[in-house]
Amino acid sequence: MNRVHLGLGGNLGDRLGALQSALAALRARGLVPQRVSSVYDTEPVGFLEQGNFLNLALAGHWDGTPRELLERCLAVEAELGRVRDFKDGPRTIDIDILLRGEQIVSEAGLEIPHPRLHLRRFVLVPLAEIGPEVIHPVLRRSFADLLAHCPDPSRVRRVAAPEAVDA
Ligand code: PH2
Ligand code: MG
Ligand code: MG
Repeated sequence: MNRVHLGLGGNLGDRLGALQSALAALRARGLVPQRVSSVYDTEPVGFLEQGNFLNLALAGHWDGTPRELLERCLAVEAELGRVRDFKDGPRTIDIDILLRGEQIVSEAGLEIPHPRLHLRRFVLVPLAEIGPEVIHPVLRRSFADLLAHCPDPSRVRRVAAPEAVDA
């Protein structure tokens, strides 16, 4: 069984609608979500002169390779109208592969675990909600522990239950 963790987020247009559409589009491409986190309103990290994001994390099954999953994620981003402007800039939807079990991948355009996962509260808060005991395969620490020691001071506020995006 190939368990993956994904992080979704966006801060342009209908933010909740984009998360709903992204989940449906990922399901349509074969991803089977098992746990979806609450929805969080989060302060921007990196580039600060932009509106707050909505973020969530999910754990699910993916039968294909990580590269195939990346292709599907990028296809869904494009389908939902994402335009890549500049790094960390505003976007309708971003879908990141955070983890694939114990697997470590380091290829052009594809790094798993996500290299900044442990530095971002907007990722760790939803991850710790759905799997506090899950161990980061490189850092060998649980999501709960990584969150407790995360240096990111940005605000992350729960605004909706998982059902709001995954009915
Ligand atoms: N994504 C980024 C950069 N900064 N900040 C928040 N709050 N949420 C994000 O999803 C996010 C970000 C790059 O992918
Ligand atoms: Mg991202
Ligand atoms: Mg991305």
